[in-house]
Amino acid sequence: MKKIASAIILILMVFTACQKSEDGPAKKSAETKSTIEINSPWIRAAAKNMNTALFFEIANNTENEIALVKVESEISKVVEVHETFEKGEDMMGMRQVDEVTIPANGSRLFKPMSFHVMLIGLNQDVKEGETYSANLFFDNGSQIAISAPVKVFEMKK
Ligand SMILES: [Cu+2]
Repeated sequence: MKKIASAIILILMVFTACQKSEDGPAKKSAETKSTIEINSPWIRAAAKNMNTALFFEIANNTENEIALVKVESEISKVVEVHETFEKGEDMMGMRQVDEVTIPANGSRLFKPMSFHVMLIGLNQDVKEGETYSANLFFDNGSQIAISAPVKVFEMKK
């Protein structure tokens, strides 16, 4: 009988401990929110061997400016971080950049006709409904894996 009682106490103790540790991570996740978040990633649908782009919003919830320095993905032969710029005479061009900075406690939107991750030479058709992964690398050593759905992009008139 004494054994059962102590077993019950032990179970209760374990249960209480579990509840406590459940509280812990919940609080911690609120704290770790002060990091980097990648919101609404998407890839523009395109055919094999074509080029397309990956877009998202980077929210920098840290006290320091950070920079996206590299993106890796199996989706295409080459992956580059690009910016769009005015060539003059109403012409727009795009070019590779070494990094894209995101201000402390700020965000930056990667979108068509702006910053984007250029996917050059797709290894397969990239169709709506599919999802592809990529890894984002930041100058502070952070590495974030994302999963981006494919969407058909129509230029707004
Ligand atoms: Cu580009």
